[in-house]
Amino acid sequence: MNIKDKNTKELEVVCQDIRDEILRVVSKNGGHLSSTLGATELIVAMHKVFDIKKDPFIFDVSHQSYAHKLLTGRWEEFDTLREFNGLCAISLGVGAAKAIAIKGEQESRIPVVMIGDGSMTAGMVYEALNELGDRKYPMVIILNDNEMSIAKPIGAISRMLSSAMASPFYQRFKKTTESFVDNFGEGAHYIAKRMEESLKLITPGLMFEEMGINYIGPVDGHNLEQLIDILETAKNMGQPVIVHAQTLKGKGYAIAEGKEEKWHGVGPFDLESGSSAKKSTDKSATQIYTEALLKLCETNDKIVGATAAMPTGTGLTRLLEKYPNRFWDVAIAEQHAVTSMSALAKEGFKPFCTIYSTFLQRGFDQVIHDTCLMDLPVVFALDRAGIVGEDGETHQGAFDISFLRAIPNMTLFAPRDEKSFHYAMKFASEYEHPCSLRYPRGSFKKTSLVGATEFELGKSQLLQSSESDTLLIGYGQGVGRAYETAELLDEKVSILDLRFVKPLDEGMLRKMAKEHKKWFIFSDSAKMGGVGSAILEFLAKEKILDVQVTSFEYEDCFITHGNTTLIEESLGILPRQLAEKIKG
Ligand SMILES: Cc1ncc(C[n+]2csc(CCOP(=O)(O)OP(=O)(O)O)c2C)c(N)n1
Repeated sequence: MNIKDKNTKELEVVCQDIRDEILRVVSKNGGHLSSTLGATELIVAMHKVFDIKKDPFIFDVSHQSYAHKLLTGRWEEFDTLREFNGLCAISLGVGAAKAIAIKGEQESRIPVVMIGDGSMTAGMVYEALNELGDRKYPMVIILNDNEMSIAKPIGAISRMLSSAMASPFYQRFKKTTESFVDNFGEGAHYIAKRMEESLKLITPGLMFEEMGINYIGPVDGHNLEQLIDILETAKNMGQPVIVHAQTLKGKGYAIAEGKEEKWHGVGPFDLESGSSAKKSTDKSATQIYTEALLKLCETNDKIVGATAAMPTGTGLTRLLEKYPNRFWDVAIAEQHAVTSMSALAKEGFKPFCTIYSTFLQRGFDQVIHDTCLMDLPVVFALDRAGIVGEDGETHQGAFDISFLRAIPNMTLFAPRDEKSFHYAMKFASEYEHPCSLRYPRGSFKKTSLVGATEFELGKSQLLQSSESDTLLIGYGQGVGRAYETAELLDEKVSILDLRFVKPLDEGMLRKMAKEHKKWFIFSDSAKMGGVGSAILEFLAKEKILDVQVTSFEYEDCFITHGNTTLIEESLGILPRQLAEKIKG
């Protein structure tokens, strides 16, 4: 759709069409809703003012950018939509600006970046602004401020973004000084700024401008005409500029408007009533985690914990409510979560750092230097390990075993069901070194295998024993997958719940190597550096050469998003597919 020639009235109709389409598809398929509804006018204005054919358009999180997808020829494919992950858009903008400068294209091209207020709590934003303010590349940053992260935004930055400017005094002050300043030029600008400062009106404008970045705002992010004007001005400034736009999450769909977290990402729902189409009845691994942690907290007042802007997703909401002095939402700041929890461990507390598998990647260096190097007893509770479904390629929890296993002092283990989860949590709460436990999105697979026993460092549990040459080794959710596969085989095979991938149960593995010569590894994790790798390293160290190991972990590729069963089918890891592979 070419919107360049359309006037404001026509563009308002485009906005309405976009909202209708987003609502139609998301209510049918599920998806992210409220952020993207709120960003519609911003994106239409971006397309009106900037040129998508040559200006780099960079979105921090694609769940704000459905309108952009619709405007860039993806109306037909929109039914297949889900999200990307970001939180580094300004860095991408700075990189693009450098490329434009090297190519000598600054006269004709300019990067335009959209970033959410929640993302302003992530450190990388400031690393990029620090350089941008110094080098002054022409670039427009649209700060889409809906006063929400997924949950309520945390911290001084978000407070500053909204509070000072919302006050009527500030708004009056700003209006008066602006007209005054316009009449008196540069020197007056300086005086006005100093006045704002001395009146303790610490505003985002001051902060950004002190960093060397121009600031325009706050502007009404739903007023198309004003937005187009302001973006034109910003584009022609020839300098970095932040346009601070205030938007309403869920705008245009009354039921979802405002600060209700549940409309951030939704399953299919009924458009009329807003009620959701289906609810899962099985207890999720996250729910079990919450219950186990609440129970441990009752008797151990040293337990503390953090989430990085995912209180609901990680199940920490109830702990934050019950123990406001022991549990913290630290905003989108995984690095800070890891390091600050490490310091608490040094002070004798027992931190549970609760983070999705994929997001801990942000805190890798901190896990090495601030936790493991000091051998501090931080527990990393990794939710969403394995395939996470529709949330995007970036959200798959594939790499945690591979990257954590390499770190000295780190212990890795995983529960396979509700009972073993409680034992794993008890072990974690008593363990005096860094450790990490992983668990899946949704519920554990059900088995009728023997019940779990207490967790003991480096000890596996043999769940099913047989004369067969075949041994299925499961880790975490892989145990249920091994069980379902075993049920489809012609003979009864042995099944081992590995429990610990570091340290391995060497005694058990030596014994198994004598009794079974065909081993199959089941774990919802990347193959490289994963559970199979650990076992092969062990066999090589022991010079056990007569055992054949086949790992059913993920191949060396990024895994697309979509329905979990369909993805697993495409990877060939559904139990019926695995059974066929084992039968040969
Ligand atoms: C490193 C990392 N941590 C956490 C998340 C989960 N997450 C996705 S969007 C989001 C909130 C972003 O807030 P904001 O930038 O204000 O955008 P909004 O959703 O309000 O439109 C969070 C916490 C993530 N994607 N990446």
